[in-house]
Amino acid sequence: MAALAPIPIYTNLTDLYDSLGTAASHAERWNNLIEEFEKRYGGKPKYIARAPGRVNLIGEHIDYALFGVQPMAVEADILIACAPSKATSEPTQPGHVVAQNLAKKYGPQVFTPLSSPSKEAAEDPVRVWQLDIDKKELRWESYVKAGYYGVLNEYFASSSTTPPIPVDLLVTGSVPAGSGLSSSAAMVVASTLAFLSINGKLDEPETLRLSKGALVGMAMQNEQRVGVNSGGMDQAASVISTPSAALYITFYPKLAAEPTPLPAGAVFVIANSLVVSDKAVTAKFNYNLRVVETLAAARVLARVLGLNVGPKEKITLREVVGRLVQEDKEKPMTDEEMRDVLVRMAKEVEVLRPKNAPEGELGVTLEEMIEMTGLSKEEFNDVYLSWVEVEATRFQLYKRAKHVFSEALRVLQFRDTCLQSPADVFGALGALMNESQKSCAEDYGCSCPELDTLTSIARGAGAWGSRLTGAGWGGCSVSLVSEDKVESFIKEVTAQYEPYKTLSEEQLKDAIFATKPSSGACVFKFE
Ligand code: NG1
Ligand code: MG
Repeated sequence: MAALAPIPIYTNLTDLYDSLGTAASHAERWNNLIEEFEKRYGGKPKYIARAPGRVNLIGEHIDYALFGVQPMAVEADILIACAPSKATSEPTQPGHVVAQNLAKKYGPQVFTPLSSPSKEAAEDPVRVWQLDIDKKELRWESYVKAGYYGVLNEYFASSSTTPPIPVDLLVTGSVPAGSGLSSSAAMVVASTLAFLSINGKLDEPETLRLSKGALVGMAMQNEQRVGVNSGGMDQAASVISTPSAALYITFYPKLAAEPTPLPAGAVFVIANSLVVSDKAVTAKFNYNLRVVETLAAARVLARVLGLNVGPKEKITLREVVGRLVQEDKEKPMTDEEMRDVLVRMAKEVEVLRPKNAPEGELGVTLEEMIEMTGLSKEEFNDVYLSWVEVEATRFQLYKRAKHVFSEALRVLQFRDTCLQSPADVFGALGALMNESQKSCAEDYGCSCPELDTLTSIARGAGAWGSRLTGAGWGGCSVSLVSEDKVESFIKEVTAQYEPYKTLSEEQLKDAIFATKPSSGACVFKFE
């Protein structure tokens, strides 16, 4: 099982480039990072951790409801070079970190542990190493801190263990930030890997080494520290992906992943809407609100369907479906059985549609929502609102659940189409992507006018299908294009999408590009 494989460690750069494909293009970037590291820190790096971004082909906003998703890692990635600290000017304390970024706009950062922490501070890595994260502001070092925190918490929380090594880091990234390609997950995975390596936590022989699944678990928790209550899609895609296939990831009853072969001649073109979606600022109106809406929808649905749910249980929509068919956790539903239940759920979900609501209003107020769950106000706040900040006057339980069930079904249909590869495979995949976009826009409310325009331009320019990818509300679209049409497609979209008209050639290359499935995260060790 892919999720159980050990984290790959390379000691030969040629082997590593081979594993990434297209060797030449990588070598320049890696060499530049190594040279810069030597210039800045006066010695060679000891490790380089690599973690790629990802594009989600289909299955949007359903990972936190624990339904399967279908992303693939992209070639763009984050690299973090590191070595035990050589700082000469001041005596370095255990676990002292200097973090620099090759991009000039991200200034250097230092994390120093308190020299004499109080007794209770000594128990908490955040306080000892001063790793507080400002959730209200998007800062690059937050992701480095998040990765570091996870490693400290896992291995160094007790004051009796040998303290962590002081470290110098240099980061470089080619995943555009805030664009739906998950630069955040790539940062967190790379940072977690860098701190694991430098502290000798990946030194075991392969058979005993930390598994990819364990790294995904750590990275998920670490990223949630930055303030978004995300599912595990991005971290799993960044860690477990294999080259030349997409990755079908399921989360229930536990993390599992299988490659999905893509049809020959299929190219996925990413196009950035150039609308930046900054979750640090907006999550309470969009992402985190959707998490709460889908969880509340799950509880109400379970109640209406007569299922047993404990008052403190945060049941997800995936679990509601399992409970409905009395699924055995040891023997979870097959994809085929899941398809049948999801077809049924498309009808069951109608019970969430508000009855006597005013024309066109499918949302409910907070009070109405609480009443529908059958919980008291206190119970509801405790289970659903105490851990997250959300702001809304209406909660859209019906539309959100409708999207989740239909999208989960499309993921299974997409994978099945790839596996069967029928004569009209491109048309079938494209149609599913288009339906996904419609559902995201109309039911989930996670598109935006620019993404609607861009995906419709893409269809007109010859894409089989086009949709937003990632959280939405801005960021990128992904379009399925036949290999021989890629060039004309990019030309046409470039000519038609208004915001591209003012971009330089260089900027355009970053805004719209074809991508291939890439391999997941790894570590290079200098010997
Ligand atoms: P982005 O914003 O594209 O990184 C987010 C979540 C995913 C998933 C998608 C929507 C994070 C780290 N990731 O992705 O888990 O829910 O939105 O499908 O927030
Ligand atoms: Mg992200």
